[in-house]
Amino acid sequence: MVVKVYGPVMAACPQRVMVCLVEMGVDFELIHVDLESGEHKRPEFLLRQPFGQVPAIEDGEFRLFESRAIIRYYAAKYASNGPNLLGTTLEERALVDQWLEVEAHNFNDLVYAVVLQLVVLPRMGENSNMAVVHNCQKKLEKVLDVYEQRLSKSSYLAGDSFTLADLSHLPGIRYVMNEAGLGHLVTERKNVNSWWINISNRPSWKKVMKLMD
Ligand SMILES: N[C@@H](CCC(=O)N[C@@H](CS)C(=O)NCC(=O)O)C(=O)O
Repeated sequence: MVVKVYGPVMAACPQRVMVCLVEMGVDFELIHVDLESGEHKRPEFLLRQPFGQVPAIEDGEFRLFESRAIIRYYAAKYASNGPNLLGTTLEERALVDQWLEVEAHNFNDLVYAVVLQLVVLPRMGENSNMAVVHNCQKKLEKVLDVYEQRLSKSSYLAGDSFTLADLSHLPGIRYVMNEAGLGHLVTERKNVNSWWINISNRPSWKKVMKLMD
């Protein structure tokens, strides 16, 4: 039975799950959830994700929500089939967790706020609050400065190999680059830019991007 991923292909959080499943060689079926009509807030969907957000997965009898919990689950479940995305030693695993936390709490919130203002609200016919954009952009620049320094010491965030810490950034950086028109935040940072080029060229990410066509 294939894994069911609930969420629109365009949304960042389901993309995080899909790219992990592709990395780990797990077949999945994407079940579209129409955010525009509020399908994710309906009682049937709240049984899958009680906070009314995407993604959620169904794997046989097992259900899970929270994209980062889902990617940790699949990286562990299929550890013997695919690449090691979790680290091996206790210290390596701790570094992966550290950068996953940074992605969730330092990086993602700012990207989410900027994308809401510059992409989502205009699509709904509402005005962007440019003061919020400016404030978040300044904070995001500082976060990316930390990344720039970190990536001057290792090719990937948690060390010398690609892990969930890098994978988890793919959807957010794509939004920054392609949807919010803030690509210069990445391209003007040499190490961040090389890292982005490297990780976004992985076949797994290209495959997820193809699903959007
Ligand atoms: N922490 C959650 C966040 C989920 C989330 O923010 N999903 C967005 C799409 S990327 C969503 O459902 N937005 C619609 C809404 O919040 O109403 C996760 O990682 O799964």
